[in-house]
Amino acid sequence: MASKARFTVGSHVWVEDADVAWIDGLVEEVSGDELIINCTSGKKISANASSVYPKDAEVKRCGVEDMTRLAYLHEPGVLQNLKSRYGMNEIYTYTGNILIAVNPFQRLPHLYNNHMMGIYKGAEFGELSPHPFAIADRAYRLMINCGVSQAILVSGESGAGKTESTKMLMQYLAFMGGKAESGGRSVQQQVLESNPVLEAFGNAKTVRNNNSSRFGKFVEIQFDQNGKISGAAIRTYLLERSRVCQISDPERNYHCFYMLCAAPPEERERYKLGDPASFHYLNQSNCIKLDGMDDSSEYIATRRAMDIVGISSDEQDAIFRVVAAILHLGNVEFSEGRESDSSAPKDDKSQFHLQTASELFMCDEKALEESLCKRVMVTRGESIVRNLDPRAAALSRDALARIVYSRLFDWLVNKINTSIGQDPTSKLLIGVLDIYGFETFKTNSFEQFCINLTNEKLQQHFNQHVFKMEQEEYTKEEIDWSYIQFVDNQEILDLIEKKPGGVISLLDETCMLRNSTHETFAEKLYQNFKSNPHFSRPKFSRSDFTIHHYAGHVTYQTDLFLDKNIDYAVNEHQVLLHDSRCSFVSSLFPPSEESAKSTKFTSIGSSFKQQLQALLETLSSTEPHYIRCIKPNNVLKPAIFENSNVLQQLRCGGVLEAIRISCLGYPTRRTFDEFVDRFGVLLPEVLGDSYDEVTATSMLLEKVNLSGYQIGKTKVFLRAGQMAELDARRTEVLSCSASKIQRKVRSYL
Ligand code: AOV
Ligand code: MG
Repeated sequence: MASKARFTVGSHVWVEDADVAWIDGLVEEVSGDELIINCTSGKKISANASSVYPKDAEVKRCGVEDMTRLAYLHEPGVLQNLKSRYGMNEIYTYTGNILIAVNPFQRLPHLYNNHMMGIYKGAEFGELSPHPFAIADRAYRLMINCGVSQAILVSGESGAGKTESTKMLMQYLAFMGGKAESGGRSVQQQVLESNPVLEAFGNAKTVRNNNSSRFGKFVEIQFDQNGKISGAAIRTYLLERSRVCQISDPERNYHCFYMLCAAPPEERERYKLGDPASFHYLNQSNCIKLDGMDDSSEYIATRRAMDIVGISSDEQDAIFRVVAAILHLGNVEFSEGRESDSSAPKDDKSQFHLQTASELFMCDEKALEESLCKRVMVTRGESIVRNLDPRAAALSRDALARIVYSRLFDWLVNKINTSIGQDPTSKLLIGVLDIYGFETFKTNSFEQFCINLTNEKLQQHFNQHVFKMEQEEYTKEEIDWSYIQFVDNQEILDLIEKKPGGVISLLDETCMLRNSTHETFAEKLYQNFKSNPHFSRPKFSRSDFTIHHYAGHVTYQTDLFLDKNIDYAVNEHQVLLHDSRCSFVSSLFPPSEESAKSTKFTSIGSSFKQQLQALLETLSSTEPHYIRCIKPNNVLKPAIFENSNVLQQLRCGGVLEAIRISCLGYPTRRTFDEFVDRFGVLLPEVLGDSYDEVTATSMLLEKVNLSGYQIGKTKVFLRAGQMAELDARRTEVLSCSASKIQRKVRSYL
């Protein structure tokens, strides 16, 4: 967005700054395109007009509730508005239909109680302060009045507040659509209580968020003809499996492990659990306790929530038995066995944990040991038993822990779904999407790749929607928009997911070939995308690749792409647990159709791609609403608003893109009233009663010699830069009359 504005001496402006992104000031001198600006920080700087933006001198200190009301819709204006509102604990702001939520990092209970829900119920959209309740209310009303399904898409980076916002939306929808049932478990209660259950098993403390969701989630709430909740379905995406066996300081494993270690004594005894710090899967990090979280009361709360969503107490026992088994499994260490290159439990302690794990899994101890220390190879119909060395046995142990945990999580999701129940007759639904935002770290692996693919896809959906909404506004005002075009991110999506030939296809091909490595995979990418403008190979790198995402360049490390893309239960593990005497454990490992066929694998990348496709199909049959969550600082503290950090997120969340799209058209809209009020000084004769407002507006615009603007039915639509031109004229007129007055005053003295 290059500035096209014209500046004069006295213009209020924003100028780029390395530290705070933008600072404001007054133009002191103009020579050609070079401006001398006196900044409010006290600095005096010179800048080229193209990097300077006009500032609205009349902006209110409290900001505006909807950014489309800003006189100047540009980066610094948007930032300033969010910042001044955040300073007053106004954490919500609209940009048209998008709700921007800036994480307050402090409880604001007055905002979310029943009383507030009552206030938002049925209020006209935009009449009350911006709020997630208002978004939920509008979605609910549109669904009821127009009979169209709705979706609310919540996005933002880790710790930005997606899950908290999602819970408020669900709370409001339950409030609106709840049936007044006496006693028992109501559907709406079950829907709400699914949150703590999924959080216990799918959330963990990370460096970015103490309660970080390690999976994506789409909750589909179904309504009957009367607008009452009649069913719900939860779909989850890509639980982070590696966390079960590997955590880095100061993060934690999934909450449920710590909760169980803090369970009442008789349960701890039953599962032979003690100090969480005695378990390898937990003590790789020094963080065991979490400030403000009491694991033992969380355990009780989780049990209660499990009761409500319909998980029987037998099932709960089995679930926690499996969780405990995983902890014990993690403590089994291996050393060299009797034969060379074989392995066996290292010592008595390891033997004890192995035995305990087998008791808890209710499987044979010897069989468990063998499944960890040996591998059966099938070649040409013959099976050969091969020993694993201690290192390979430890890897096998971790693979077992991961697959059990991920099956357990999927079981929970399924159970909640069957227990809440689907309403087959429902034609109305509101979906709420709480999914990871764009990620770019120092090292980016397969997970970031999948996450960023998600965001590319959602971004495309978002752009198309924003563009459509703009066009609808223009049509409503009966103005011409035929020449407005925008480029979307289809090319990047093709690069990633085109079949054949996209990155995922090439990855699957590599995984199926024997003897392939991440280097052969990378080489394949380099060959195929040599001339693709959205792909590059970083200098000096042998196996990294860079994708030019809409939100920025991300370099991926391919090392673990092949491993992470392959999803299968090792046959030995599959057989072992399928044979468990516990029907719950056995049910986690149903016999697979393709058993023992080692070349056949399920690609995580491809199935994730399909899941996303299905999600987008659902979304495209709904009317979308957007909430963009912003994390104002990385220290997770209230009242700190870091400009550059926020800007980066506005960019990734597509807010700046939405603004760019709207700048392609007519970014500034003013009612005729407002327009004449502000610019009447340019042609004082229009200020009287002789002209109606539309005529007055046209006369003003002609006087200033502007073209390309449009007169709508209720508003005037200005092109980018035209507001600045008008303001510049206004500044000239006002300063000219001011100096005239001064001269007059002086002549009197
Ligand atoms: P996330 O869902 O976006 O991150 P959360 O919703 O878990 O982020 O929010 C992170 C933390 O910020 C919460 O635990 C609260 O402490 C605080 N917070 C967020 N929103 C609010 C609010 N409206 N009022 C008060 N506190 C809030 V992640 O799941 O990590 O991507 O994977
Ligand atoms: Mg979350």
